[in-house]
Amino acid sequence: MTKVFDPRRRTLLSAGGGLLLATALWHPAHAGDEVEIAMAGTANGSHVWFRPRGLLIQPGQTVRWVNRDTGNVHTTTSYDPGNKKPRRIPAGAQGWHSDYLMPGESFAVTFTVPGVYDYFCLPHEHAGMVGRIIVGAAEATPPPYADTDAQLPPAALQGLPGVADILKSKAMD
Ligand SMILES: [Cu+2]
Repeated sequence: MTKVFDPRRRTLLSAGGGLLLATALWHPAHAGDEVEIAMAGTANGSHVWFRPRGLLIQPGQTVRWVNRDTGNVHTTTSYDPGNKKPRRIPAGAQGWHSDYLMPGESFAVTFTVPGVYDYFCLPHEHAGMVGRIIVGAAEATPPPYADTDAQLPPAALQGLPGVADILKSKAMD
């Protein structure tokens, strides 16, 4: 797994140009196999989420998290010991932590190891801002992680979509 922090986005952002920039970001000109997960929330920050919350991709595909929120900072952070959390990513897979993403900023991870990946937003884990990515076909998917993990906030556990639901719908909010 490789971590890609696209420097072009930062350059574009520092160059400014709100509306034009927004258009450029929304247009998937160089997207290829890249799939976007938006980080978003209500204006007052009372409700925050990843969208889609559950996602099915194939090995080799890249997921890009984009902070589409106007007033909130978010992270995408894998559940694994490297982030001081119980491991909820496949054996042999590398975890990730985006650090804080300002509105408009993004972070991308290319997934190569099949399996189930659970992740959260560092400042909003307790608000249930979590997501689950399944890489590869159903037969390559190990059993889901314990849904009674005492080390995870209840809202986080409740926010993780079921594996079967993701496999059925490919992307779910
Ligand atoms: Cu967040």
